[in-house]
Amino acid sequence: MSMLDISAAAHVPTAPSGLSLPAPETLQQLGQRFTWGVATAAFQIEGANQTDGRGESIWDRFCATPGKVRNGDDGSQACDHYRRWPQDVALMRQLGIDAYRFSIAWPRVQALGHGAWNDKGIAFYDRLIDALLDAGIQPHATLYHWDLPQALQDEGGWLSRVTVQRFAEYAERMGRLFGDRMHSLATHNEPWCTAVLGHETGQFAPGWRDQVAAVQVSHNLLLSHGLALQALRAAGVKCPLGIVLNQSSRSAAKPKDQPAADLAYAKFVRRFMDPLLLGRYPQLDGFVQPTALEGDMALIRQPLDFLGINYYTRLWVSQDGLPPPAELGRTDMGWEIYPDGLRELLVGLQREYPLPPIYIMENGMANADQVVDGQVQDLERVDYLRRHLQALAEAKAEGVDIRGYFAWSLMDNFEWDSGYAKRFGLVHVDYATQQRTPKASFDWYRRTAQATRQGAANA
Ligand code: IFM
Repeated sequence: MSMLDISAAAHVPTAPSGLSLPAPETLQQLGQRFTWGVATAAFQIEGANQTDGRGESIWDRFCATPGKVRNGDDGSQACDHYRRWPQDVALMRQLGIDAYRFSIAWPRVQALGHGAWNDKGIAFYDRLIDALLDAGIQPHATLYHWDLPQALQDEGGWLSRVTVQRFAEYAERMGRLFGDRMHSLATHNEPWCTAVLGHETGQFAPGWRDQVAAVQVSHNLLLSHGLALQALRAAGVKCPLGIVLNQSSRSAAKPKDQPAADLAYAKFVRRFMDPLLLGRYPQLDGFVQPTALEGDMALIRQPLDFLGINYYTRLWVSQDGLPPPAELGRTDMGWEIYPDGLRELLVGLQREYPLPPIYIMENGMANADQVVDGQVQDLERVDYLRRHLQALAEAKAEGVDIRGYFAWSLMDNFEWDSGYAKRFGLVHVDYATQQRTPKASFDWYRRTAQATRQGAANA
């Protein structure tokens, strides 16, 4: 691992509240043009799930199914962002970020996933994008962050090639409407979650438990990505186009665990990377091949203008059931904190693939945050972000073309099957009152981005 010149800023910043924070670090290797952002997703923040003609999504249906989501929580109100978005854009401006990554809710802009477009839903994103641009914040949108129109699920969902076709039509329409104002458009967020958690383990919507279906869904998601990119380019959309994958480095507890670790990595990372960048699926024992029709692999392997990577923890494999050392502890999700995995992952990918520019589109931690005297001292999150940014700077110093980093998340939100029990935000949300309280990490992130820009400019 390379040693980096990460110099601490001259002073220890103090949050407006008087709370002492670790000094922001000037991660100068990230450079002056590095994009600092935050991310969210539609279903997790918008609420208003029956407002202005929005159609039902598979997550509405899943939440309404007893026993699927902790405490029976749902997305009907969430952070009420559909109504409070001006306040949230103001918060982002206060945070001083360059960019905001959000997702478009397909059932909000096209209730049934085919047929009529919903002008009111489209107007919502239209206003949001314009307000971001007015605030000097680059909009980056994801077209699919898990909220499939239920009507398409009723016709087979992602197991059906009809959905693949519908997705490309939806993507093209969004590209024509918003593409000239976007700084990037991603087709999917974390297709592994849709395929495996949605169709193999049943933990996520639509809640299937069918391993064979999950393999095919995974393939269809990739197909829909390829078809969408073709359609967007044919429509003349010029903003950078890509996809966002959740990825991890792999660690074998003992040498004998290495083959199992390699298989786990193939199922998690190579499952998407190989088709997208090499035009084939991994060939190794235990890796189940989907049914691919003639032309599928070429369709999937469209040129990528960027690759989004979401990193939270590493894959740890022990056939003896040994737990990872977790020397830096675990997050409130129970995920091991392992920042060096980010560097290791990126440097490994650089070796294995012809990579396009990389954006870290999500990274962050769930923490059991409390508001005490109007403040949230989430110093654990500050430490998590600091260590991961440092790992990112190291990867960049080792030659990986990393263009930006988006903290997950702007604010606490609906954490899928965990409901509102897990808090990932830089801003605390009191769901009863919808009060937003910037946490200590908010202040630290703002100062770190600022110090880095200045440090790089002076270097
Ligand atoms: O909240 C999710 C997000 O929707 C996708 N990536 C992981 C986050 C934390 O679990």
